[in-house]
Amino acid sequence: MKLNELKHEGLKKWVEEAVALMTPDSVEICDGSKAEYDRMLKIMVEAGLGVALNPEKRPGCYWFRSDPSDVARAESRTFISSKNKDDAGPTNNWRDPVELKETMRGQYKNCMKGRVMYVIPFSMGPVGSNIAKIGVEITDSPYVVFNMHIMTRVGAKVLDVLGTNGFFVPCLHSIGKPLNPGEKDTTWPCEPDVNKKYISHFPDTYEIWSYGSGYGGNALLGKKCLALRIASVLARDEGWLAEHMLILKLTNPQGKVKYITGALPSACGKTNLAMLIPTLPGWKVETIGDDIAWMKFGEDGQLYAINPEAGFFGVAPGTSDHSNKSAMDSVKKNTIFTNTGLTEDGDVWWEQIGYPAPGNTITNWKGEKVPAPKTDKAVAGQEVAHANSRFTVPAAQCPVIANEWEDPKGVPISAFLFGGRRASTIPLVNQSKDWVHGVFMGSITGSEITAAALDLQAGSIRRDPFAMVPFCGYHMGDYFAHWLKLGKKAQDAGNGDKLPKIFFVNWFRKNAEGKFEWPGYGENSRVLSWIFDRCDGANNFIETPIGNLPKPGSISKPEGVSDETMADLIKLCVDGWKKEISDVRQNHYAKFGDKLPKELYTQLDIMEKGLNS
Ligand code: SAT
Ligand code: MN
Repeated sequence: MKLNELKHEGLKKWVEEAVALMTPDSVEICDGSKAEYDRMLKIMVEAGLGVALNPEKRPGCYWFRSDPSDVARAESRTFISSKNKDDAGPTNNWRDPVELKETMRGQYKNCMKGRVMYVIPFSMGPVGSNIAKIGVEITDSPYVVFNMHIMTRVGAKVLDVLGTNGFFVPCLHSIGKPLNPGEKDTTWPCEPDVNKKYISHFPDTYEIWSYGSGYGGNALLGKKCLALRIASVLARDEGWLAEHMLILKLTNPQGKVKYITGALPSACGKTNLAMLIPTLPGWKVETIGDDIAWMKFGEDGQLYAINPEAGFFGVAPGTSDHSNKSAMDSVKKNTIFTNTGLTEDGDVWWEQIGYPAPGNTITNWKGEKVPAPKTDKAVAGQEVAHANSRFTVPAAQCPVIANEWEDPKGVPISAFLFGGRRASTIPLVNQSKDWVHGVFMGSITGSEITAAALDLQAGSIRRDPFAMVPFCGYHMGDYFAHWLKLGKKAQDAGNGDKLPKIFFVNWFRKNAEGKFEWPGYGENSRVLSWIFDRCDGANNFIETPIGNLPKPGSISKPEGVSDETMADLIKLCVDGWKKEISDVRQNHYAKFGDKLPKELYTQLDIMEKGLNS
């Protein structure tokens, strides 16, 4: 399709302006076809920027290496550029939109010289679903095109739904590396100076401008930029929820089904939880989504969720048959691997994959041939795969994908889980007393930092309310208020009992020796079954000042876990919570100033009183 065949005047005008600014050699409107996908891969492989893997071991799979400056989201270079600084809030980097656009226009000027401009029309969510939204990404990266093919729904059908004047989110992207005549890429093209990378969001006009990075959420703009940062603003404005949540389908031994969403910070096991294989006999988990949930209330008063994505962009290291067999089976074919190791026999390998690297040598994510590790344990500083190396794979390839995962009306949600990585204080599971208390719990979520972001100190704790701190496109105090408002609206309409129940989970408690107390992975089904029964009103809990904790014995014990450990996992840590309260009050809530809803301070006071009595 040619540029002048575009029927949507606004889209055509926007692309024409981008062409004038970025001066690419040519323009292609993407059709989402298999032929296009193959052609994009061929361009990269022929340039020596990607490797086709051994077709016997990984048919249809490819291996890529990004630049060492370009391996994760760059949070310090991610901007929420609202007209008013106060609308961005204390958790976002703010820039004045007029100034930022001027700076970025300077960078975009002629930035696609020597390259093709690809225009990717995509739908976040099943095409035509009333919860879905359309975006159009302009990019100069074929890598972005084939990854977007996997992660979103691309092509002509999207333009049909868009019509002549439909709403779309314009997503401008350039890797920031123009080519001189005759010049070719020899390594991963990007702007290597981190301080020249920009991942900018303009919430007032629902626009995204990204420059200088070609990796993950910085470049595949449908994911974090559109489906979370801009969508959270749309959701605020239109009365729905755009959340950093997995969606799973849980079936009990009697065949009864509940749909559950869960918010955990990046690289805390959302993908593993979404694809969990229960150890508890008779229970079944199937996947709807592993990262993002968009939710709207139906006319029946239920909250319905869709997965806006069409693929998984999962963390490779740590993924094994033990931690996530379904993910391992998903990535056997038609998968893009980035920054993993490459074995002598043309396969991929990463730390904690469950077996030692085959052969004598292996190519690491930096492209160096190194001795093949004899075990799969990570050696600090010598990792073969980068800690944020990823697989991009179509969701449809997941062996436990639920039949209804593409249902345009979504699935009705019974429970929300919030969680993080916490060594102490936070129990294995805890149910909120009501909606407001649940929003309170979501608002104080904290987690140890992981490797998904470029510029944070891994290991220390950061408060990550609703796992949304890196992804909320507006002031988080207003975000908490939005959650409270939706709950109140449902209650006022007489639908309070249809609101999802809210739970807090923590798989990561450690004992005095620093060992994990809970085996996690498939054993988490024991917690899910407790949650399932709780949603049905089972008498399996005790009321405490922090919420409803499991009655002793109500969570079945995994093999090898002692009674004392079970008791420790679900105990009320009074001293720990008192510290938590003072930290929340002084260091966390204080940041939000007047915008922090008063109801949340009240929850803090009530909890403190309860713990003191
Ligand atoms: O790089 S992404 O932002 O898409 C992945 C993540 O951080 O969860
Ligand atoms: Mn994520």
